[in-house]
Amino acid sequence: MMQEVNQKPPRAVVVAVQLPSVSDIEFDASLTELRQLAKTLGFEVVATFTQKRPKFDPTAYLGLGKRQELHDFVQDGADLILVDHEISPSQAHNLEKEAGCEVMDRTMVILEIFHRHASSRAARAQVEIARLGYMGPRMREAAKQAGPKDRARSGTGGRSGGESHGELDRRKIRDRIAELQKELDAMHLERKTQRARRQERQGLARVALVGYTNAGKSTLMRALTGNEALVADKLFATLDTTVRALHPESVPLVLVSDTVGFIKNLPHGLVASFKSTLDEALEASLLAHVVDASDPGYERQLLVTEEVLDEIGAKAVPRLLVFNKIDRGGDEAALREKYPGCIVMSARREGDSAMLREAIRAFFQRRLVEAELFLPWSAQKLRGEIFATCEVLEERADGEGAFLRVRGEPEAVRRLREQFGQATLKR
Ligand SMILES: Nc1nc2c(ncn2[C@@H]2O[C@H](COP(=O)(O)OP(=O)(O)O)[C@@H](O)[C@H]2O)c(=O)[nH]1
Ligand SMILES: [Mg+2]
Repeated sequence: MMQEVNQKPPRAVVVAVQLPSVSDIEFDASLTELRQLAKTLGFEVVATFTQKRPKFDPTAYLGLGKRQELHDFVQDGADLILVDHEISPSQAHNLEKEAGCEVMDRTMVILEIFHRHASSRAARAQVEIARLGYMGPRMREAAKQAGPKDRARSGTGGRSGGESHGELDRRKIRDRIAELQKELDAMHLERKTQRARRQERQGLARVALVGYTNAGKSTLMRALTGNEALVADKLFATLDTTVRALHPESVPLVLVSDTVGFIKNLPHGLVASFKSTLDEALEASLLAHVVDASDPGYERQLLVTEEVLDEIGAKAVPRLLVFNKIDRGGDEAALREKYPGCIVMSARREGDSAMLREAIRAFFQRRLVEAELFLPWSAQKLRGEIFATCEVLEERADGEGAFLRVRGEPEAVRRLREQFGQATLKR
């Protein structure tokens, strides 16, 4: 949905009810996060409507007066409403009807983001299960709203007498979920293949930006990789949509990926999909863990991030701890003291991104190994691969081929050596 490329971004209105048990700080943090999630989906948030209520309105989430206000605003120009809670199918339906535009609740916004980030087969299956679980009741609601005409017709099709569209859909959804679950179980058995694929990709120097939504990952990604599309980006376009080469290009090429952000207010039912979507982080040789230093809750977020990374099996992947947004707050000296080796920076400060880029480059430089490869004239096609993955320090030629002394990522060098087999010379 909403894939309008080259068009104006859809205009979204954020709405939220503040319950008595929720503090102003919590409430604002959640709203900020939802706006950020909306931006991630390419929406422009044009307004926010909030309301204090003892409970959600059972019919349409907001109170009657607020709904009227919202309706008037939407008529003046908004394309969709984002609700900062998970609401029931009938609440969503009624709100949609009264306001006169599409409604997405928090869960749906998050599901849409996960859907875009799910790159592995397992992650796609996991996210689809969550989506079906979410869509099921909503489709039933839509069928119910379609009215008795629909139900009368339903007796005739291939269905057994009296079974409504809603019931049929429910059965289809249940079957599909069961099928996906079976696939997932089978994939767990295939772990070995996944690891092999991962290692193959690890031949490339990859750094993944991880951390909470709003920490500044995408901003840093842009700062690190520049705006022009590089040759390398086309080369690796098949890997991921969120992967780009570090700019200016270095040898070896360093690829930066922007992972799905952690969400403070993550609906419980989405935890499994979130973790599976994050598994792209496992393909990196370095995790740049971006933390919003100005967020009073940063310490807890840092711990949760580390815990989840451990759970998905990324414990062994080296970390670079990056405290961002220091221009907005946070104690630079205390952070340096408490987290030795960390980077404290602001994406808004001249030169800080360059410092981060250097730290990343230095990490990959330290890992490099040297080797000498022999490339027979008959295998010159492979030159491109050598030059793309390694720095060529020296080249000599004789009647049979070229000797190349190279420096590169351990995994890249190992793979090159394997490819050249016996032709590879001693170091
Ligand atoms: N003041 C300040 N704002 C920042 C900094 N880095 C990012 N931002 C802003 O914080 C918001 C979230 O950034 P974004 O990169 O989208 O975060 P992401 O969710 O981690 O990808 C955006 O409005 C950025 O402009 C920083 O160092 N200082
Ligand atoms: Mg982002």
